[in-house]
Amino acid sequence: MLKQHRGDAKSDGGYRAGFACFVGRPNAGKSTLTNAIIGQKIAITSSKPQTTRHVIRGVLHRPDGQLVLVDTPGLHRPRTLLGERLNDLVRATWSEVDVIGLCIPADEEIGRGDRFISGELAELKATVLAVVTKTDLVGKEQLAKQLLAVSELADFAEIVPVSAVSGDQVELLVEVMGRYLPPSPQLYPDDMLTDEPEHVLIGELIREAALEGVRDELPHSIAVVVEEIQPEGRLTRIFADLYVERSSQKAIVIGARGARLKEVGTQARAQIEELLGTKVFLDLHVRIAKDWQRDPKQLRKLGF
Ligand SMILES: Nc1nc2c(ncn2[C@@H]2O[C@H](COP(=O)(O)OP(=O)(O)OP(=O)(O)O)[C@@H](O)[C@H]2O)c(=O)[nH]1
Ligand SMILES: [Mg+2]
Repeated sequence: MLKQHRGDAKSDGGYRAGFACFVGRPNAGKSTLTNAIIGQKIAITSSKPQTTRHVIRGVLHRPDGQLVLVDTPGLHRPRTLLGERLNDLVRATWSEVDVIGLCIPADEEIGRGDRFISGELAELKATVLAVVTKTDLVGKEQLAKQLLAVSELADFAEIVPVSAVSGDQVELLVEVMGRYLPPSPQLYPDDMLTDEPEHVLIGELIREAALEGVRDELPHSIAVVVEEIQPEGRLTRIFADLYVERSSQKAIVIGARGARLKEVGTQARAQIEELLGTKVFLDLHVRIAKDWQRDPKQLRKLGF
């Protein structure tokens, strides 16, 4: 699936191109790093674990190569059918990439989750790097300790500390990943930053806005489906449904007299306007899809 886009341009003179993916437990900073490398927001991020729910490809264009970066959901112990599907997606991606960057936050101790993931990665043919993320959150000493701990975790081809927020070492990470890509013709057209369909990007921006300010299990229960996009000159009308699992959640998302939903709409609209470069009219409805995370039929309807 991943490799069906291989084109046939630029096969001469040292050109390298290939696929790399970031993996790691939820909240490790994979999507933030993906956006920092691509230079545009193609993946939504949040402080809630399990934000990313599908595989997102971003393309970085360089004169001497092309790095296709695949952001994946955080690997975790699944508690729902959705969780199982997400983990399957992650593992399917592993077998199709040239380079894997295992992301481990600098400010958190290495845990069972990291050990489990790095054990699985050892079985693959891809080059595995360790990426120590969020270095802006720790001092030099703590970073040195973490780098040592990571080096003892597995036999990584390289260990690169980065901060996606400050931008520190991001350029170096790109260069290091590039070294492990195979000689190859260009894979994607020059101006393509992502192959995400527009309606998916828009739905994700709405979900990102909805995640802000909600707690506990609610973030996991939110899904967004964009039903219609109508471009009308310099205005785009967008009709979208925000799904939750229970009526109590619906009340929270809507808020007192609709205040929260209005806020979500305002925030999402600003982001979508930036994406599309037009004014946006956003029509947002909250609906209930009972226990959708565990229901195969509902999952299919919501695109999983
Ligand atoms: N200070 C700091 N925070 C970061 C950095 N990178 C990510 N974060 C924060 O960490 C949180 C999680 O970031 P994400 O990029 O959504 O993490 P993820 O690994 O994609 O998470 P899932 O999609 O849930 O697996 C967010 O609140 C980010 O703002 C960084 O370099 N420095
Ligand atoms: Mg993510």
